[in-house]
Amino acid sequence: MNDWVPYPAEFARRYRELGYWTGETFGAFLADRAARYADRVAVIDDRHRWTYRELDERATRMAHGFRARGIRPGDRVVVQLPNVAEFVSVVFGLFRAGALPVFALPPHRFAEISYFCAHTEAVAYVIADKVAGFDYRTLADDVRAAAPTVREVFVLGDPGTHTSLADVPTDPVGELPEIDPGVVAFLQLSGGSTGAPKLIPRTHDDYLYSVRESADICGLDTDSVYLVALPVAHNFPMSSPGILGALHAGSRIVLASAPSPDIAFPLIARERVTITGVVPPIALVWLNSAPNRADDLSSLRVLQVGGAKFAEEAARRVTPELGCALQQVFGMAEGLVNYTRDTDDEDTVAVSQGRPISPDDELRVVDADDAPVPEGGIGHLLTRGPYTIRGYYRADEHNRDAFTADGFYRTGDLVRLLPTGHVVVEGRAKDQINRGGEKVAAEEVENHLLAHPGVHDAAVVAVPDAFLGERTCAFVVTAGETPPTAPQLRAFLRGRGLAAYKIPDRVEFVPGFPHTGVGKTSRRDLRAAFAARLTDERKA
Ligand code: OOB
Repeated sequence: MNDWVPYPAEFARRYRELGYWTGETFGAFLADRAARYADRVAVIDDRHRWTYRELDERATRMAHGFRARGIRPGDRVVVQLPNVAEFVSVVFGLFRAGALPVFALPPHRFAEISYFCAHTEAVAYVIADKVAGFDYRTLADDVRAAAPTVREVFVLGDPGTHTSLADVPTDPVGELPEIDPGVVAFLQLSGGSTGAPKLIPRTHDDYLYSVRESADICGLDTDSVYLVALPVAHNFPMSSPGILGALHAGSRIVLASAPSPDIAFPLIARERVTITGVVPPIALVWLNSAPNRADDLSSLRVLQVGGAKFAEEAARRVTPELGCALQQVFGMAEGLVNYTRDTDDEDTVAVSQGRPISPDDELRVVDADDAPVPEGGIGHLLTRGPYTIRGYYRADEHNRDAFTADGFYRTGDLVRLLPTGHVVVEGRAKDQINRGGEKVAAEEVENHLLAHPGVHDAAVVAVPDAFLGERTCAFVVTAGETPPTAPQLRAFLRGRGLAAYKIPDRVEFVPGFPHTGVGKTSRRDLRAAFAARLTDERKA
């Protein structure tokens, strides 16, 4: 089993020759920006206001502390923190110690975290004590019992029986390791469409290229203030341009604990935020609440919207109603990110999801047989380029389906290209539900449902939804004398430690599954049949 699939040598050479891959590591990146922007403010949250120099010092002390605690180069460490300044110092501390952060999201629970720990053989797990009433220390106890490689749990706040994050930083103990910029720096999560979540290995070289270009495309400079409204560990607020783009450009990062107007708007006003990124449902909430609030949003220059399709009607409301420019972002943690540009005309910004970062992003739009569709036609998007992975982490078998023989990633998105090179997302061919930007893999939820003794079969599909874009619906064939009710099934899934956003919004009991064609019915056909039924029902 390979850990990861490196870029072929001739591609790596080319990306270096073209100046895309500069050989900078994350650790050196922060040191360099700290030298340049030393006394400027880098990170702000409810409790902190760190300068670049302070952030850099904290990251170094964290790195030495992690080393003193036995974390070695190449070790994986699952990080699950809310939007706090310590996220940045911990992650850069791990980078400098040569360890690979595995970026979990705050809603993940036992099912997800124990899988990440087991699959990556993580040696440590970093959490906050309690967030929004949920005690992560109890989760950590369960995770440790299930994943014995996890030797230590570091806790921000009251550690309970675990290790306090505050006790980790130390003065230098020996030299920090030399890091190869061409190797994996961290593991990001894939939205996924299969039973087990997939992990995405990103290198220093490839990721920092996308960060520098993103900061440039989004016009970040030392006067910019970037608000982290979404969970900071997600690829969008991390690098599009996100916190890393902000650090690259000497901008300020402001971390919001939630994207709701009552939290985000006063922060925008107080810190004079110039740019932020949100998912479409949040953009709608902001549009609808802005007229009813007194907060001064006049500093906001750009609202980025991405993660799911932003409806054209909503897109056209952004500038007149919020007084800032809209930037559409169509990205994926696997790599490729598209942005509308400030030079694009109004219609292009309203209808398209942008064009790629790099002149060397290769986009192919193909039919089911991988043959190119006629120009301007809708097809499956395949992509390859200087910051798109060539394979998932420890997933040899899955990689044979998820990538073409010549290394193109099968995005699972249905798109069409405009003559300008802009991409319009038209739909999806992967078995995933995009619940307002949160991705739910149908098969993962089905497998959890099938573990219930009263479930004979299950198919999970998307239901169109005016607010979230899509919600999840589980079609269930029950078994046994006393079949489970919908609330019982939901409670069962929660009990298995599945993240709340993956619990089906709706459960439909059916006597049996339809046969959609001749011979064996594939799960994909089955999901398509149910999805069609839901669409018909909505029309009626
Ligand atoms: C972002 O990343 P992921 O990895 O959570 O999800 C990627 C998938 C894409 O393949 C596509 O299906 C969907 O999310 N998506 C969009 C979209 N942006 C992402 N679908 C329609 N319109 C859009 N604008 O979601 C992500 C990563 C970096 C930047 C922005 C978003």
